[in-house]
Amino acid sequence: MLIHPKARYKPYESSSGGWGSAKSVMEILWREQALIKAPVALLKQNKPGGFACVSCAWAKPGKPHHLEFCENGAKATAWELTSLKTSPAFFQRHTVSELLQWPDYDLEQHGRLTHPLRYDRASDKYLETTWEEAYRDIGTQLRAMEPERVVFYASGRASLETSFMYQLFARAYGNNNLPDSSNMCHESTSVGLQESIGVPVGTVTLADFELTDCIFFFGQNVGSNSPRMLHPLQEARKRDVPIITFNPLRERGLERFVNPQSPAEMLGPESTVISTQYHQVAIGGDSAAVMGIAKALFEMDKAALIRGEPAVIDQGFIAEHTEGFNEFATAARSCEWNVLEARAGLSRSAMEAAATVYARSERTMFVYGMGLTQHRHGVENVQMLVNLLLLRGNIGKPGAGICPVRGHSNVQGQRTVGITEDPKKVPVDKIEALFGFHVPEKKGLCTVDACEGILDGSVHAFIGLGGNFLRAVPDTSRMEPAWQNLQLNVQIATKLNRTHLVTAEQNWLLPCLGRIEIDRQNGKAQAYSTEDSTGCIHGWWGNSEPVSEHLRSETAIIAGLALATLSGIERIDWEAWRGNYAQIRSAIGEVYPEIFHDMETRMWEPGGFHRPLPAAERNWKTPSERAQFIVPKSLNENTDVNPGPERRDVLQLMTLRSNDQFNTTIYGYEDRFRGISGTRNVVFMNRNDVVRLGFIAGDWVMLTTAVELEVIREVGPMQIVAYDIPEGCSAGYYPECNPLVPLWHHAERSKVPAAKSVPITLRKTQPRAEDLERAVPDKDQIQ
Ligand SMILES: Nc1nc2c(c(=O)[nH]1)N[C@H]1C(S)=C(S)[C@@H](COP(=O)(O)OP(=O)(O)OC[C@H]3O[C@@H](n4cnc5c(=O)[nH]c(N)nc54)[C@H](O)[C@@H]3O)O[C@H]1N2
Ligand SMILES: Nc1nc2c(c(=O)[nH]1)N[C@H]1C(S)=C(S)[C@@H](COP(=O)(O)OP(=O)(O)OC[C@H]3O[C@@H](n4cnc5c(=O)[nH]c(N)nc54)[C@H](O)[C@@H]3O)O[C@H]1N2
Ligand SMILES: [Mo]
Repeated sequence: MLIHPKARYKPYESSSGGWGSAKSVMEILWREQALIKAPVALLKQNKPGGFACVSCAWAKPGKPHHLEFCENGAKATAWELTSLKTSPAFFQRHTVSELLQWPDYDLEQHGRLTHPLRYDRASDKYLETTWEEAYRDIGTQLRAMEPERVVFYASGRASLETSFMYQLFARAYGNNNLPDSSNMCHESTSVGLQESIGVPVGTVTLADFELTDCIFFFGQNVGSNSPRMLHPLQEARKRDVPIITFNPLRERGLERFVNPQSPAEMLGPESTVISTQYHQVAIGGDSAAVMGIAKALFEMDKAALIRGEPAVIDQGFIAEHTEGFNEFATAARSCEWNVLEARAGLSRSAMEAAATVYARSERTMFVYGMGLTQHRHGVENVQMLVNLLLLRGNIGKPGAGICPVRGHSNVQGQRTVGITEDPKKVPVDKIEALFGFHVPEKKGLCTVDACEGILDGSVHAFIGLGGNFLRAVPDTSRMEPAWQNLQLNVQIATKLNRTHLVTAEQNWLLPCLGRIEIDRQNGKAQAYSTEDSTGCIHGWWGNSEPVSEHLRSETAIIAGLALATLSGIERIDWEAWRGNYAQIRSAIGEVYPEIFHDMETRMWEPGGFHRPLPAAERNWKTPSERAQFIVPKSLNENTDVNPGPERRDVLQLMTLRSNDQFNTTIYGYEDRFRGISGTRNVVFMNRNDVVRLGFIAGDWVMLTTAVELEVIREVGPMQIVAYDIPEGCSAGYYPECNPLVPLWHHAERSKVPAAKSVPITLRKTQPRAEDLERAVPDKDQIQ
C-alpha cells in the first residue's frame, strides 16, 4: 500500500505543464515499474501506426508533435503497461471482504488482472477459472433470465469494433439496455445539440483552432483533463486570440501554460497566459451569464444601429438559417440585470466585457465540459451556448462552432456505432435485414434507469464492458447494498476496482487486453479504430506485448459470451469476426455507410477521416430544417433541490477530478495545480463561508446532502481548505463525494447526474486516527 506523504495545502504558483508535469510523469513511470516499456510506447502514442491514447478523447492531429502526449496521457499509459500484477495468488492472500476496505488507489495500483476469475462465496475469494467455464456458465445463466432484466453497460473506452459487437449482442439477446458512461457525461450535449442544430456532437475540428479569432471556455478543466488541447490554445494565444473563461475555480491550466515539450519554454521564464478574461461564475450560473452576454449584445446592437455602425446581431444569418429568434430576443431583452447578476454571480460589467470581445470577433468557438452538462439544466446550458453562437452566425463557418470536450477516448464513437438505450437512434431496418434478428422496440435503460432498476430489484444481471459503475454512479451508499441482490455480475476489466468487490450472487471477472497491447488473432496482429471529440475516426495498433498470456481481447470476450448465450438464429459469424476485425469494420460500413464506407483504407488517413457533420455545412437536420433558438425554461439551476434563500447554511457542492486521477482510477494523491498534496479528503470553500459558518480552515467536517433528509447521504471527515471559489460554492473530489448526489437529481431529459450542483451542509467532526497522522494544514490556512 501507498505510504501517504503528509497532507499539505500550498497554493500553486507555477504554470500548468512545465517541470511539474515532467516530474509527475517520471514519478508514475517509476512507481508502475514501467520505465522500460512505457517510454517506447509513448513515442507511438497518438501517432500513425501507433495507438490511441487511452486517456481522453481530444483530437489527434494529422501531423503529430514529436511526442504527442500529455502528462495525464503518459500516466494512463504507464498505468496500463505496468509490470505489477494482480494474479490469482493475490486473491489467494486476500478475501473480498478484506479488499472492500482498500481505497480505490490501492486496488488498481496493485497491477493488471492476469487470469479469468470466479467468485467463491464459501472462501470469500476470487478463484482462477478457465475461459471455457466462464463463457459456459455465464451463457447458461443469461439464457435462463428474462432479457429485460439484464444490463449491458459500457465505459467509453472500447473500440468501434468492440462496441458495435457489444450492442448487437445485447439486441440479439433481447434488450436495448445499453447504458454507458456518456449517460453520466455528455448526454446533455447529445440531447441539446440534436434539438438545436440537428447533430448530437460538436462541429469544431482541429483546423478550426488555427482559424478562430475568439474562444470561450465553459466548465472544462483543460490542464488536467485534456492537456493536449493546451497546444492549440497556446498557438491561438500566440496569434493574440482572446480566450474568455467561465469557471467558479481559477484552474491553473486555464491561466498559464508552459509547454513541457519545448526546451526553450521549459528553461525560460516565459509562460503563455491562456485566459484573457477569467469569470468566476457561480456554480450553475452559466445560463444566466450567457443570457447576460446576449442581453448586452442586443443593447450594443441597438446602439450601433443608432450610430449608423455595423450591426452586432447577424440578421442575415438568423433570417436564412434559424427559427425562434424573436422569442429568444424577447426573453433576453426582458431579463433584469440584477437578476442575471445574482444568478450568474457576476457583475453586469463582467458580462458586458465578454460581450464586447465576442462582438468584435468574426469566428468564435465555444468549448465546454462537465461544468455545463452535469446540472439539472445541463441540456439547456448547452442550448444557451448555441443561442449565443447563432446570434452572430458562429456555426457552420471555418474557425467557429461548438466544441464539447468528450471524456473517454471512444465515448463518442460508441454512440456512433449503436451503444444507446434508444433503438430509434440506430438503423434498426439495416440491422434486422443484415443480421436476421428482431431488434426489440422497447426503449432500454440508461444509467439512471439501470440504477433505479438495481434499487427496486427489477434488474437481475449486470455486464460491464470496462468501467467502475458502482463508484461512478450517484447515491453510492444506497447503490452498494442493492447491488448485492443482483444474481449475476460480469466485469470485463483491466484492473481490480470496487464494482468487482461488491458481490452479487455470481461474479465473474474477465481480464482483457489493454489498448496498448498487441492483439493477435489467428496469429495476426489486429488493428482497431476510435472516434475522437472532433468526429475524426482513426485506425490504431497496439504495440506492447500483453502482460499475461491468459488475457483475451474485449472483442474475443464478447464473441465468446455471445456464442455461449445466443440461440444462433442471428446471422452473425462471431467466430469470423473474432478472428479478423476487418470483417467487423466491413459490417459497420454496411450498417452505417454514410459514415464508415471504405473504412478499411480511410481510417489510416493522417488525422483520421471526418464523419459527415451536416450542421458544420449549415445543413440543419432538425424538424424545421433550421437551427433552433431555444429559450431556457429557467435560469435558476437546481429547481429540484433549491433550499431557498433563507437556508444560508447550505452550500452548492461540485464534485471534481484532481490532476492525479482518471475518473475512478486514482493515480495518486497530488492535485498539483490546486496545491493539494497527500490527500483527497478535502472540501474547498470560500474563506468568508468558512468563517461565517463558524469554522476555521483545517477543521474536519462531515458533508451532508441538504435535501430529502430522511435519506442519510453523508461523507467525511473532510478537511476544510479555504480557496478562491465564489461564496456559497464548494468543491470536493469525485468519486469520494458520490454518496451525496441523489439519484433523482439529474439533468432533465438527458438524465446526466447533476454532480456539479449538490446542496450540502457541514458539521464539525473529529478526524480519524489515520487522517490525523497525515493532516497538516498550512499555517497560512488558519485565520
Ligand atoms: N486526466 C484526466 N483526464 C480526463 C478525465 C480524468 O478523470 N482525468 N476524465 C475524462 C472524462 S470521462 C471526462 S467527461 C472529462 C472531464 O473533464 P472536465 O469537463 O474538465 O470535468 P471535471 O473535472 O469534472 O471539471 C469540470 C470543470 O468545471 C468547473 N465547473 C463546475 N461547475 C461549474 C459550473 O456550474 N459552471 C462552470 N462554468 N464551470 C463549472 C470545475 O471547476 C472544473 O474546472 O475529462 C476526461 N479526461
Ligand atoms: N460525482 C461525480 N460522478 C461522476 C462524474 C463526476 O464528475 N462527478 N463524472 C462522470 C463521468 S463524466 C464518467 S465518464 C463516469 C466514468 O465512469 P466509468 O467509465 O464507469 O469509470 P472509469 O473510472 O473510467 O473506469 C475505470 C475502470 O475501467 C477499467 N478499464 C480501464 N481500461 C480498460 C480497458 O481498456 N478495457 C476494459 N474492459 N476495462 C478497462 C479498469 O478496470 C478501471 O478500474 O463517471 C461519472 N461519475
Ligand atoms: Mo466522462
